[in-house]
Amino acid sequence: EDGYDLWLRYRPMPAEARASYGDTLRSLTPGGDSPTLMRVTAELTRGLSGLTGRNAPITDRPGEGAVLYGTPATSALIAALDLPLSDLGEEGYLLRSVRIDGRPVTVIAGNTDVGVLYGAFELLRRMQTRQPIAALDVRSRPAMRLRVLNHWDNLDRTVERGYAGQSIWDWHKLPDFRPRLYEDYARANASIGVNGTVLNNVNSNARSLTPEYIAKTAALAEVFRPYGIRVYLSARFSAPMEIGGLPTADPMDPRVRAWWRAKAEEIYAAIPDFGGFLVKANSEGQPGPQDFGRTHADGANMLAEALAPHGGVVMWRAFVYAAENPEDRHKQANLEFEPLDGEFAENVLVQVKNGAIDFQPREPFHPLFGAMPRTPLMLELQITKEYLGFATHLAYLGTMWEEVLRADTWCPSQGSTVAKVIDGTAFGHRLTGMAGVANIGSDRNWSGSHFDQANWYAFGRMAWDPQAADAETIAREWAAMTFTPDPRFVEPAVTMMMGSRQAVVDYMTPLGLHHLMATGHHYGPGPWVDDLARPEWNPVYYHRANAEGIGFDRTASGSNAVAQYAPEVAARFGDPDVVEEDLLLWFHHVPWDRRMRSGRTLWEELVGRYDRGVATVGEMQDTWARLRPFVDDQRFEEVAAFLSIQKEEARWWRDASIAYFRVFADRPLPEGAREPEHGLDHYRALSFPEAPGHW
Ligand code: BDP
Repeated sequence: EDGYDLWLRYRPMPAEARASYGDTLRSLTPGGDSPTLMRVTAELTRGLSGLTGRNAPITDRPGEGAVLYGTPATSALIAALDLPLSDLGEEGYLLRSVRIDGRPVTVIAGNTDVGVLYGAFELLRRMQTRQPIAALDVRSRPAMRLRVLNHWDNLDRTVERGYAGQSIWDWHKLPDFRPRLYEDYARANASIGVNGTVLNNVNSNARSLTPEYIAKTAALAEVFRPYGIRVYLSARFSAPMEIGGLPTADPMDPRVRAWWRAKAEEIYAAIPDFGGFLVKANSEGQPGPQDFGRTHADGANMLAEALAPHGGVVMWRAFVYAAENPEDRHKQANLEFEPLDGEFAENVLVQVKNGAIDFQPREPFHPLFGAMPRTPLMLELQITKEYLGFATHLAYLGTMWEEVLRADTWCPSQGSTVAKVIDGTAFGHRLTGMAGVANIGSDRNWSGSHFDQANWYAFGRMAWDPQAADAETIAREWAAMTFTPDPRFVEPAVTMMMGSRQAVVDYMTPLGLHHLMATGHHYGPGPWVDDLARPEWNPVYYHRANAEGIGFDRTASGSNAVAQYAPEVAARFGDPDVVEEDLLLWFHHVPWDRRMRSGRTLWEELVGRYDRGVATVGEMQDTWARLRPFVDDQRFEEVAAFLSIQKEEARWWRDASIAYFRVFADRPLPEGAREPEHGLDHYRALSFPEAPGHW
């Protein structure tokens, strides 16, 4: 196996299971023939024949063991069952075991065909994970409206921060050539509830908005539509100048507003269900409203006005930082966006990364969550592992996302977790969403590594219902479906996954350190880097190591970024005796000899964490070696090879970091700790011209 089938492998079950599942689900009765229901039929046919080895014939009347699926609107049989569908919304589903004319039948129903599709995938998931299906009574609806992948794909098929080959969008051959891959992409996303995709990089190219490219995007939209997936585009703010021939892109200029309105009309004429625009403005050199003396709200509202008549939304990113803000980059998004709360149009969401800096292995939650009660905030996660070892390091991100979703913002009161802020329950918003920067590319296994598929999977599952997000359950499901449900495989594999992200934190940026990656590509250690043009590009800006200690003082005696959180949170983060040690150096500059909870000094603890990270990777290797009997050869070997790269690089991170920080700590290594393999100069001299990076 090469990983192409993802978690939708449908390999034969053991004989006993085959018989019992096969008896429960013997035939298929579709309640309609829409393009979506035809996909449901195809999926159930494929799943049942793969898993049970039996073909499930299609019948008009549901006989014993039939699966009846559809909506009350198109199926009289389903309407007659009078099922409780009213509160399932447009995308929810119901799975129920019923009797029709005395015969046992399994029903998959929803208010829309897409709901039915989600239900079909849920039924197959239950089979793949060997759960009972004979007495089903399941109802589920997504807690979030927008569950969207963000592709950072360029039109030349390079992928910014992509580690899985080239972009899967072959713009050159679109719109005429639509490889099967596109449909498989949509199917995989639908199986985890993803309902939107932004096709192009946030560092965008105005060409995406030209008629030629709109036709290409329309072709993709057509392929995705039966799977309930809408397309969105990253819009370049200066497009009216670049492709519209206007002298300005000022959002207050009537010509500019008219241009965007006409552009929206043109797009919707080709793509009636177009989702809307994602915008990165006035950040890292991207154009934006501030170039014309306007605010983010002015810019977002102009686009919102153009999209509103068609039902489109604007996802306006809060990832901004400017060179003029050398005091603390942590604070900039709140400084710029909090004052705009309440000024955004109704169809605008502000899209906020999970933390205030930038997708680090561990960050405290972003202080914007809770700080803009009148604005729908969309959570942006990075599925691609820019700062966690690219595709070669095994890091299951479910635990990281669970951590941020469960973080308590205390806004407006205790228990207002980030999950409740984004799913609308904290402040009563109906427009809600979660975005994940995709890790998908042209590699045969989609994500560059087999285990990175789990992060794609977890993103979808968590976006469906962030309050319920449970990293371990999701890991268990994924491992069972992607490899085998045999508990002798699943339990050790899940243990390995659950500890994997902490291992990366430990060997890269322990105890709240952050942004110590080498320049540009962000691959490998560069804590010594201090010569980049902007202060906040330099790792030394973040760790601030000196003879006294290490860490960034973000309390009142320092940048006071803690004050951007609710008082209760600020009190916790601001007190070095109370803050979790995993975030200690994020908020505090701490003396090298400070006693840690383990009884060790900070310096000893730091070295201990690096060692723990390396040791965990060793344990992961051992675990994987023991799992050989349960895994096909190709995937086994590929994972094993990556783990050995990871082991070597974990040691590199540890050794280079210790070699550097010991210069400041000026203390001996703790007893028993291994000397770094090389001197500091060796690590400083390494360069990685081939590392995939900033294109
Ligand atoms: C940073 C990436 C950069 C992205 C930027 C963003 O290094 O490539 O363009 O985020 O999110 O982490 O816009």
